[in-house]
Amino acid sequence: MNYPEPFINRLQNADNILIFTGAGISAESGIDTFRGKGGLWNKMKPEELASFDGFMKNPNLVWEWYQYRRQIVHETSPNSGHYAIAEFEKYYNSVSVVTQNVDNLHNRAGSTNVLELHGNIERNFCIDCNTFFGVEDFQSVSEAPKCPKCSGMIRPDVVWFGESLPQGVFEKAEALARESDICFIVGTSAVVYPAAYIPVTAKEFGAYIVEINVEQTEITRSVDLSLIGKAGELLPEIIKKIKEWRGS
Ligand code: BV8
Ligand code: ZN
Repeated sequence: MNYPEPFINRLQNADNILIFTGAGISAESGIDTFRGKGGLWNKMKPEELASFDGFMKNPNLVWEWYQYRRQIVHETSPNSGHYAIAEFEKYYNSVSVVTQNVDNLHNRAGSTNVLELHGNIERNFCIDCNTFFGVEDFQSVSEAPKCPKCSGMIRPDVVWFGESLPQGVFEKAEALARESDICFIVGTSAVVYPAAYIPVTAKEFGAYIVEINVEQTEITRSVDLSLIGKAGELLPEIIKKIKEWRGS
């Protein structure tokens, strides 16, 4: 793949890399995206399942949906795109992954600086006493469980629509975006806010913006470079180039 000169210059001289990811980075691991073809939201309304009201109206349905998604996450593994992102850390001083995903695959692929804007499906907490639990605590529980400590309701530790992002995580991601020399936007339709502001901030502060997606999106017209293709194929190719220039 022949990259444009400005991208090559940035790759060769950058210090701070920010990689902003969405469901598309996990598609090649077999995890459905939300809005793409066959996406999760096509079959049901996000408000019904990924909202506090939806959970309070039908806790068992929402709990079951998350158990189903946890099962898929449990049975899958990171793909070459996740591993390529983890490999960036070998060649740059500071690499930050800011993800909208809740599937924990960046951590499992070895990335060491992952900001989870929308939480993590492998954690639960009690809405009454705020005690946290892992997935192993409720492995085969099909109905929304009650807290063993206070009998309160237990929910997945993910950010639902209408809920604010985890305290401080968004602010930290914004600060990293301001410092970034290159901001990769990988596998996201960039329609969910405030997460989608992160690449906007990176651009405002002078980062070179590279979008990796199988199709054009709402933000394609505002990026510096749009690479159309699968993240699991394009990212390893970029790493191969970086290795040539910056490998030890
Ligand atoms: C909040 C977690 C207020 C749970 C999710 C402006 C400012 C602030 C808020 C808003 C605003 N405008 C609207 C809002 C409200 C709302 C919002 O953004 N709505 C949108 C839909 C219009 N935002 C909120 O409610 C947020 N909260 O603002 O609260 C507040 C403030 C203070 C105090 C109190 C309250 C919370 C939003 C978080 C919602 N949670 N999920 C769960 O996962 O179950 S959203 C969900 O969408 C996922 O997290 C997902 O990550 C996220 C974004 O989707 P994508 O990752 O982009 O996935 P998608 O399927 O859309 O796209 C996949 C892409 O990959 C496609 O482009 C496809 O082409 C591409 N692709 C596919 N295969 C590949 C590929 N690319 C590369 N390679 C491949 N192989
Ligand atoms: Zn409790």
